[in-house]
Amino acid sequence: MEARLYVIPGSHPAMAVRRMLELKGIPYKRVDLMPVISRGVLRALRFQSHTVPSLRIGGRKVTGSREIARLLDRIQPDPPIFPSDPEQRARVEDAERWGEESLADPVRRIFWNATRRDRSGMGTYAEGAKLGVPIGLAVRTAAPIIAAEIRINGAQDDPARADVAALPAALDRIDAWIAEGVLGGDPPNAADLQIAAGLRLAMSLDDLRPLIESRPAGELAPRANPEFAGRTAAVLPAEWLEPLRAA
Ligand SMILES: N[C@@H](CCC(=O)N[C@@H](CS)C(=O)NCC(=O)O)C(=O)O
Repeated sequence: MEARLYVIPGSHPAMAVRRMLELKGIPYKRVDLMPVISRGVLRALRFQSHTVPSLRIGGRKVTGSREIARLLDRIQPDPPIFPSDPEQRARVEDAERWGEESLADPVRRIFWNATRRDRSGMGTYAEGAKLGVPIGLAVRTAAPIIAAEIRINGAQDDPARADVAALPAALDRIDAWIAEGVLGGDPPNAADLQIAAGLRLAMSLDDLRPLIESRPAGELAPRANPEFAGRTAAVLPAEWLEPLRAA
C-alpha cells in the first residue's frame, strides 16, 4: 500500500503522524512543504482540507492528525494506538482532543510569535527536509510567510502571551494524566503522540524548555517522539515568562 505524507518541517501534528507510521511499520514517502505554500499544494492535490499533516494512503486522502490516527489504527491495528477497552479509549480520546485544542494550538501560536521576533532558528527545524530551495534562502525570505502564519493562527502578542501564562496549568494536567496511567505507556497511545509532539515543539523554544524538561511531561515527550529537530533562542519578553517562574 503506497503512503505519502505531506508535512511542514517542525509541524508538531505532522511529527505525531510520522511517529504513528513508524510505530505501525507502515512505509511512506514524506513530502516536505513550505508553510502557507502548503495550502496551495494540498488544494491542487485535491485534499478536502489544506493543512498538514495530510496523508494519501491506498487511494484515500485524509487530513488532520486525529483523523489520520483513526484511519491508521483501522488499516494497521498492530500495535494499536487506541485502547480496546471502551472506558480507557474514551479517556485517551479526551486527552488526545485536549492535546490538539489546548496544547498544540497554543504552542503553535507561541512558536510563530517567537519566530516573528527572531527567525534565525527557523532553518534548524528543516534538518533533513527537502524543500526544493536552499534553507538559508527560505529563512531569509520568510518574513511574508511568518506574517501570514501570525494572521492565520491568531498568534499576535495578546493571545500568545495568554498562551504562555496558561502553560503551567496545562503541564499540571499532563503530569496528572501520566500519574493516572492515561499517558506514558509503552508503546505510546494516540494521546501520548499528540501531546508529546506539542511538548516537543514547546521544548524547542529556549524560553519554555526549562519549565518543562524536569517534569514527567518533559520526560514523556522525547520518549514518545524521539526525533524532533529545531531550536528557537530565548526571545519572549521577560514579563510574559513571569507566570512560569512563579509556577
Ligand atoms: N489540528 C490540526 C492542525 C493542522 C495545522 O494547523 N497544521 C499547520 C502546521 S502545524 C499547517 O498546516 N499550517 C500551514 C498553514 O497554516 O499555512 C491537526 O492536528 O492536524
